[in-house]
Amino acid sequence: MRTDTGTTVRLEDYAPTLFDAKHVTLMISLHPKATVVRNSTDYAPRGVVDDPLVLEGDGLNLVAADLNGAPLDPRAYEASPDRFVLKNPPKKPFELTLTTIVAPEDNTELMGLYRSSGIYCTQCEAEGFRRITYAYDRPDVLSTYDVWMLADGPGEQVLLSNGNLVAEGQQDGRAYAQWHDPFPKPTYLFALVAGALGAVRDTFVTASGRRVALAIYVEPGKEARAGYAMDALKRSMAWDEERFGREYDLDVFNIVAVSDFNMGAMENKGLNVFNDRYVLADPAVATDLDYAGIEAVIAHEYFHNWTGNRITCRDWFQLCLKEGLTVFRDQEFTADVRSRGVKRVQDAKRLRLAQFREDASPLRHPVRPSTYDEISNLYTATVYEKGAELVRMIHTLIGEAAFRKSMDTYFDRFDGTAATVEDFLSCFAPLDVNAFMAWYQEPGTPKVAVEEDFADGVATITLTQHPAPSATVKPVPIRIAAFGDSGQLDLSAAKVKGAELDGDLLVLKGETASLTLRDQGAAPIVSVLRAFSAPVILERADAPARDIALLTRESDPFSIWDAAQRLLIGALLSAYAGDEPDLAATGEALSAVVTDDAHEAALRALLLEVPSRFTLIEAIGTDVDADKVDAAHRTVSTALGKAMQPALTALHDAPAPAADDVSAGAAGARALRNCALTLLAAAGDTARAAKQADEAGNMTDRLAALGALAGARADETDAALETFHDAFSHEALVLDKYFALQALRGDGDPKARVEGLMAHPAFSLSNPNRTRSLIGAFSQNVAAFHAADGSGYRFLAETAAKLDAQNPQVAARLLTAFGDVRRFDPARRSAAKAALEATFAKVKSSDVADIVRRLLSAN
Ligand code: B3K
Ligand code: ZN
Repeated sequence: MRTDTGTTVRLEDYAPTLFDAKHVTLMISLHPKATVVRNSTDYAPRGVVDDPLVLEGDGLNLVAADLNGAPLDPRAYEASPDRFVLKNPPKKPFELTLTTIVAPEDNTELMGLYRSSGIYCTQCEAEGFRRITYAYDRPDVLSTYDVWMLADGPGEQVLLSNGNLVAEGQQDGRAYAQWHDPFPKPTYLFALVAGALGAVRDTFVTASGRRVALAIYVEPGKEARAGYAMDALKRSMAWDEERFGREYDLDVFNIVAVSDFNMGAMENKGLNVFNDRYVLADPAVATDLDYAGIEAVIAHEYFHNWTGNRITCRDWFQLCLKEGLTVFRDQEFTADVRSRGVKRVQDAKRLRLAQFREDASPLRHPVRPSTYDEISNLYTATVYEKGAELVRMIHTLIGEAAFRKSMDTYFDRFDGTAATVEDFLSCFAPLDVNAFMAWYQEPGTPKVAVEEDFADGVATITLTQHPAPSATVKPVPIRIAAFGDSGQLDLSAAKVKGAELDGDLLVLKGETASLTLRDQGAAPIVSVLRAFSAPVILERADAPARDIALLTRESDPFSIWDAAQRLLIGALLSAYAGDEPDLAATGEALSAVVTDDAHEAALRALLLEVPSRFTLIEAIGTDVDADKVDAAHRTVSTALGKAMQPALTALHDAPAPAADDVSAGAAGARALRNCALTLLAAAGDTARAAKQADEAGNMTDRLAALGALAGARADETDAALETFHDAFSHEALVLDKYFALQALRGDGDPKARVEGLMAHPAFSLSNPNRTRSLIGAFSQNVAAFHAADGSGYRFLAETAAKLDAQNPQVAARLLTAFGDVRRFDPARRSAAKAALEATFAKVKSSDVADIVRRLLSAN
């Protein structure tokens, strides 16, 4: 039962704590129902303090309180489940020892100390530590830690916490361990793990010669599946030394994989805890996408050691300081170890799909907000992905050399502190910090209009920025290129007004800028926003001929992909309007590009993806009809498959890479074949997909074939899915894929199918991965979730209300799907409103209440 009341927190109210908490000693005696936590913290008043010491708790049960080793008079303090108050604290440093009892086994929220498949583990970010013991549970209070742990039985041989191992042994038949973390850290980075676990081990020698013992702990028997994660960890450690000059700082680095986890992973100092889907991999059960995800998340959490842990956040408003920056760093890692061009397309695609969508929804907020009601709901695409884009723009504006130097300054100046976005920006000397700060403070996606004029051999390109409602004009880096019949034009000869142009980079600082090119034989083909240089929406007249020309003339992967997207969005819009889409010219141009080996296979695969239903919904804008969206998507997939049949057949007939080759190159080749397969199935060749589903040598090919069958509503779908289910019913992470495939199917009655699967013996709302794979996937099934009769809305709202009692964070996350509803017709909007209001009446948590309140306030 949550005890927080959901009041609004404001950035302007920030004040440091009255006391410092220099050192924390925890003695933890583990037990499923009654774990005893003895917390001795050294507090010191910051200056002269006449006020009480007030600590946070959440559902705690105090059993003893001592001051400097002597029991406290009960009148000297007040203790409730959510607060401990020491009424007259000493005027000089003191040690306060508070003993609480918690029940990890009953902790279904998966925040604080809980059990996952018999393993004790913790999740403390953002406010989980207060569910273990009373503390200043906020990121600007940094303490060193000593942790003593005592196992609850002979099975728990692995006992882990942050920092370095000091001692371990046996006491009365129970294992114990002592850990010391010398790096001051906030409570949210505390972690503890205990249980019967298997491990893979390795060593990393840092640039300065320090030997670091690495271990990844998994369920016994699954060790072989952690090999790829270990490899990714070592590559991440080497990369951070190379690109950012950052070395690891403890003697050990441990990772633990657990199967019940609210999100992807957690960067606790020296002891990262992971959702096992981001650790365990084998080509038979994990797809290429899973491998790429593991590599990126391992890197992300590791990179937090400097951006997040060594330098942490002053308050939660500064969350992007660690998250946006660390996403930027993991994106750069993937760009360096896989493909820069492909990674840029993937990131742009993700930003548009998740963040632009959020920014256009009632859940929109600035990258650095100034208020929040529930911190758990601030872990959003805006903080993470747009936060990363802002760092990327700084990189673009000042260049790699100055960026690296500024990052060194940041690490030098703020190491060991809890910093702010302003602190960060102050290190980037050449940057106009005041102007740039608006990117952090304003919600919404700016638009940039592109106008072209050509007369008498003179071409003029005018760019005008239109800030989002109530936002201001901001610096926008726009990469630009122009092409003539004989190739790329030299823009250094262009006359530029209202901006500076450096190579292909034009920085729009005011509202508008223009570029004039003289002596042109014909209107040049202009490419704007190369490499997706800013998180903006381009407004530009449709010109299929220009986009077809860009497909062959551009060299920038993002621009090539974006041209293909525009062509296909045009086709989707005409199908949505009820016209037969004409894909002859697009099909011909795309066939040429996707069979051209000069481009990486992974990029060519992306070119073959029909823009998602959500992209079409955004393009339509308002009063969307969900059934027509679904039909348009299928019409265009079929027409494109038919128009490109020869090229697609050749691509799919090409030899497949070795089934167990998980390299980026092999993954790209497989993606290309499988995108071809998907379109061929949409065009009627479902036998090909059915055959692949039967014969596939790895999970990537198997899942792609099943997705192709389901997407094409092929007759073979049911049988193929059942075969898949039976073959992998003992593999939890594969069953998640099965549930998701079923929830995303458009044929028949998807809601009835999902309700049926909720009765499947392997379904459980208490496992977040399973919930997301069935209920979360259903919320992304456009036609089913946005069904005209409101049944999809009611189902999601009711399921979230049920889950709220168990796991409010996951429940709240499910409801964010309602953010799209404003795009739909009035009947659907009122059905959604009714469903949300009914939920609001039932929910207890501040997590769900906050999301529902925001969704309703803007409806
Ligand atoms: N910092 C964690 C996310 C914590 C979410 C808390 N609700 C993982 C990450 O971003 O690396
Ligand atoms: Zn992170």
